Amino acid sequence: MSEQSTMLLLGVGGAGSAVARRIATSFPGSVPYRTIDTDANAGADDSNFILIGGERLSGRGTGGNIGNARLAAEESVEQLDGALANVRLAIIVTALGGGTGGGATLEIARHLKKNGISSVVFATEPFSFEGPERTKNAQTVASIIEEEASASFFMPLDMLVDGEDNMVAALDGAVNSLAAAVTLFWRLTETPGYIRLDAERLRLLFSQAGRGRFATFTASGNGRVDDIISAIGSSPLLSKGGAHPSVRSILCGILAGEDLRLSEIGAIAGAIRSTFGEQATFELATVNDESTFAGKISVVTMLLEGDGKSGADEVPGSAISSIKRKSRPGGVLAHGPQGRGRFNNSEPTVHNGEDLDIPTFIRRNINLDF
Ligand SMILES: Nc1nc2c(ncn2[C@@H]2O[C@H](COP(=O)(O)OP(=O)(O)OP(=O)(O)O)[C@@H](O)[C@H]2O)c(=O)[nH]1
Ligand SMILES: [Mg+2]
Repeated sequence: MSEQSTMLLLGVGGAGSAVARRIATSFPGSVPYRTIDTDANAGADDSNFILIGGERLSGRGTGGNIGNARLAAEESVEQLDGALANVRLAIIVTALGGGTGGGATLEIARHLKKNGISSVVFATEPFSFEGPERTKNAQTVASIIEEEASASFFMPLDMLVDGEDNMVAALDGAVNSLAAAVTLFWRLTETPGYIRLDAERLRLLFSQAGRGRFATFTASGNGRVDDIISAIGSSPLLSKGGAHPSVRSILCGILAGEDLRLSEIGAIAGAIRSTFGEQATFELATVNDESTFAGKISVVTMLLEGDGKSGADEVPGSAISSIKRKSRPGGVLAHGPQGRGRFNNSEPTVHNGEDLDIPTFIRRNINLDF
C-alpha cells in the first residue's frame, strides 16, 4: 500500500511505536504509518514520528501520567491531520500501563471518530508484575477507549509471552507477538487472496463493533489444521474466563502457501463457527503467499461482540477540513446528565438489566480521576 492507502497504522507511546516500526519493517516502504509520543527521544531516528505536547511537556514524556498525555494529545492531535487525507480506517497499536499509550490513544480515537475515520485499537495490558496500579489504570482507560474506537482488542501481556523468558526477552517477545499478529491482519488486506478482504469491507465490519477478542495461530506439518483448531479452542485470548460466549461477528483470516486445501479452509471455518456461534456474521478471507507461508498455515481470529451502539459514529467521508473541534475541560468526558450521551433521546437498550446506551465506564462506576 502507498501513502494513498485508505488504511493508516498509528503507533502510540514508547512500546506502541516500537510495535508500529516492527510492523512497518515487515512491509518495507508500503505501510503508511506514524509514531506518536510525548517523549522526543523516542522518535529521534524516526522520520514518521509526531511529537505531541511538546510545549506542555518539553518532549520529556509523561512519566506514566495519563491525564497529561490526554492534554498533550488534545493540544497536538491536529498534527496528525496531514497524514489523514484519504484515510478511512486507522489501526492503532499501543501498550496500556504508561501515560502516553493510554491517554493519547483515547484522544486520537476520539479525533478520528470526529473526522468520520474508523479506528481499530490493538492494545496490550500491563504484566501483572507491574503492579495493581498500572493494571487498574489500564483497565480504566481501556473502558474509555472502547467507547471512542470503532473496535478495540486488549491483550494482557501475561498471555502474549512465555513466563520463563527474562525481562528483556519478554518485552522483545511482546513487541514481536503483537507486531506479528497485526502484520498478519494487515496482510489480509494487503495481499489479494482467493477470498478477498478489502479495507472498506473491514471498515464496515469494524464500525460500531466495540470490544473484541483477537488471536493468531500458526502451524505446519501433517496435523497443522488439528493443531490450529485445538489452539483456538483453548486460547485464553479468545475465551472469557474459559468460556466461549457467542459473539456478534467473526472474522477469520487464513494465510497459507499454495498447498492450502479447500477441506482445510472448511475445517477451520467450521470449528471457529461451532465454537463461537453459528448465528454470528462470519467473514472469511484467505491469502495465498508461497514465499512467506510455504507449508504453513496462519489463522487470524477476531471475535466482535459489539451491540452496534458503543463504537465509532458512522460519519460519511473523512473530511478533515470540515472538523469543528469542541473544547471541553480536561479529564471530564462529555456525556449527558444521565450518562446516555447521544442516546439520550432514544429508547434505552436494556440487556440483563443494564442500559447499554450508557458508556461502560459509567455503568461500571469507574472513576475517571486522571
Ligand atoms: N512490548 C513492550 N512493552 C513494553 C516495553 N516497555 C514497557 N512496555 C509495556 O508498555 C506499557 C507502557 O509503557 P511505555 O510504552 O513505555 O509507556 P508510554 O506509553 O510511552 O507512556 P509514558 O512513557 O508513561 O508517557 C508498560 O506498562 C509495559 O506493560 C517494551 O519495551 N516492549
Ligand atoms: Mg514513554
